[in-house]
Amino acid sequence: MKILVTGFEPFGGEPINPSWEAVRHLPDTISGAEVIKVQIPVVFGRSADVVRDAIVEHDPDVVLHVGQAGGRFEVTPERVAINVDDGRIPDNDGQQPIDTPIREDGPAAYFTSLPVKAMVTAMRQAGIPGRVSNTAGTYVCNHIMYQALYMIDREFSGKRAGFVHVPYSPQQVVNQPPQPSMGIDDMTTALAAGIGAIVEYTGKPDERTVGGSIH
Ligand code: PCA
Repeated sequence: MKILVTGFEPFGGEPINPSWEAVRHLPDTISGAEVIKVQIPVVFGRSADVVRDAIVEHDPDVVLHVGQAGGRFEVTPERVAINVDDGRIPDNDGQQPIDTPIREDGPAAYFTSLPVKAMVTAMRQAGIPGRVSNTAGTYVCNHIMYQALYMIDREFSGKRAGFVHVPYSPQQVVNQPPQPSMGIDDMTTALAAGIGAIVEYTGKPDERTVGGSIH
């Protein structure tokens, strides 16, 4: 089994992106699965071209994207990606789409095909806070999750894809008003645990645990 794991370059004036820092420290093999790591740009459209090229080159069974969600406390596997780009800030190429469909011929949303509940359980068992998220936002992270699921739907049938957001790292918040953060090593531990759950749940339905949210 082969898993393509992506992390993003920095954006929004940050010196690092903890998603790539955590991804690049992952082991090359997890639960017998080969892990391929690729950094992708924080750019609407072009990020999907890079991911498509990586899928063609590596032919992975699973595509797992990882991105920064500043302000979150936990590592959060995403349940759903929606068909809209609505940039709060310009991307790294200066594009700022507003209320624009990602794919004119695509569905309103795609659910992830990864076992998000089992991933959260595995993260918690590894000692790292995790929680299912029901929104990946409307910026490049939601965009790439939607694009990956669209590509799989239309072109690469049988593959699975999903997204995990990570908090800020401590170095990003030291000079800020109080903000949650998590060490890169803990993020890497959580991602490795989540990937272990993806391998373990191949061909099985997700775990049924309480993990919804009221708002
Ligand atoms: N986070 C942004 C895009 C890149 C990243 O790491 C997001 O949540 O959309």
